[in-house]
Amino acid sequence: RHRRRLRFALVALAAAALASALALSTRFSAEAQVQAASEWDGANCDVRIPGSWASNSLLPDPFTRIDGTRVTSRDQWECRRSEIKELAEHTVYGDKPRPDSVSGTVTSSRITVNVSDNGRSTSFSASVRLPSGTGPFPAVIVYGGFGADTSTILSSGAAVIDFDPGAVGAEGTGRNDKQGAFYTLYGAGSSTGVLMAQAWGVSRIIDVIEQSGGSILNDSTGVTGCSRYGKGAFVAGAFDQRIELTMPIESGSGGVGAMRSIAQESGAQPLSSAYGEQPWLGDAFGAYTGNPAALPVDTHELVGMIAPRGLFIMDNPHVEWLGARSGAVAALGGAEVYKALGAGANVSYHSNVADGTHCAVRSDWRTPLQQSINAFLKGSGNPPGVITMHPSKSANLSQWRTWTTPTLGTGDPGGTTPPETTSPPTETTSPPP
Ligand code: MCU
Repeated sequence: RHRRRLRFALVALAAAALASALALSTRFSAEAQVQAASEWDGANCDVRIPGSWASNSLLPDPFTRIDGTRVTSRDQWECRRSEIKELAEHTVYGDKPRPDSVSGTVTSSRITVNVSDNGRSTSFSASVRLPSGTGPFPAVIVYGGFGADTSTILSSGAAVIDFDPGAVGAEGTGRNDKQGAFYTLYGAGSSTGVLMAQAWGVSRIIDVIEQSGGSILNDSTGVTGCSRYGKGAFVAGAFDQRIELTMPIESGSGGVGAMRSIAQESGAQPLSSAYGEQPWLGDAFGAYTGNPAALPVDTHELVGMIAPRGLFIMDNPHVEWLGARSGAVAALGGAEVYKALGAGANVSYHSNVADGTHCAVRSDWRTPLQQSINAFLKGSGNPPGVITMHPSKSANLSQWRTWTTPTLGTGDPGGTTPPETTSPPTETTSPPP
């Protein structure tokens, strides 16, 4: 990562010199890459989860700490973000442990991962597809085999890492018989849900890429997936700050959709169903499926955990089960954290698509996908910076909050490189194409 920082500093210096020479300062300010130094920078924050908290039928204030005081600076946000992380693990997803050791290899066709913790070990692997041209390349970890536009990812110059999430956190099991590499280490009765287990697998792949010396893949990494794999990609991006670009597609209930909103959105997959269909969410979430107002967090705060890193949320408004309005609620609520950090353009939301086919590869998303890869994984050009809701599934944040948005100052809390995009996302509800 030092290498990476050095490279960034040199590139930034050269670009700054060029910019002032040619008076191109606005174009230089398009640099949007943001990357933290470690999986979780706020690990030293002293977070104490209280025994109880107030119920709230609206989205909880991301900026009010557990002790009731409000965050007023960028530095304070780092530990507030850790509070959100701990509360979300505790009530929604289950814990994400840090293993004792990780090793593995990266070749041009495969990544192998070996992990040991608590005296147990396990391994899994993922396949790699490289784009044309000369590496090292950034990479997008693609969950599952459908929905993500892998040909656009490759043609944008990023490698595709085809990740079988079931190898790390399997579907189709009971809660007391969870299977996959994660549960080999932490036990079939672990209370951590499958989405977090899979996210842990993504973090271990990134550990191996970091250790690999960067001759094939560099350490710019994104993650994406559709539907159940969109749920997974969202959780992976929220709980690993090394992921520079998170792109959940049609993730629905248990994914991006704000839980309080899902409970009220007609036709959306009920929380009890998202909890019961697969052990996606942690066992603790069982206490909240009928009463999301009792949750101390909601998914807009997971969006906020990703800030100011790149985030492009894609939703399908034509299938009610997918709860696109609740996705928009979470995006709008979480975008307030991006704005507070002066990185409003680093989050995009798009549901204004014509084709209702679930997990279709859509031309509507090709350009913003390319822009996101360029801006966040390759450090060039502007991210899309748009919030475009389908008129049939638009959301209004003022119905969901009473809190206001502070100005916390720019920069990656606990990270190394400041975001330099300052414009807020353009919010539009345009007619269907
Ligand atoms: C949106 O993701 C899920 C949904 O939560 C499930 O209820 C349904 O069975 O499958 C969707 C999916 O993953 O489709 C590919």
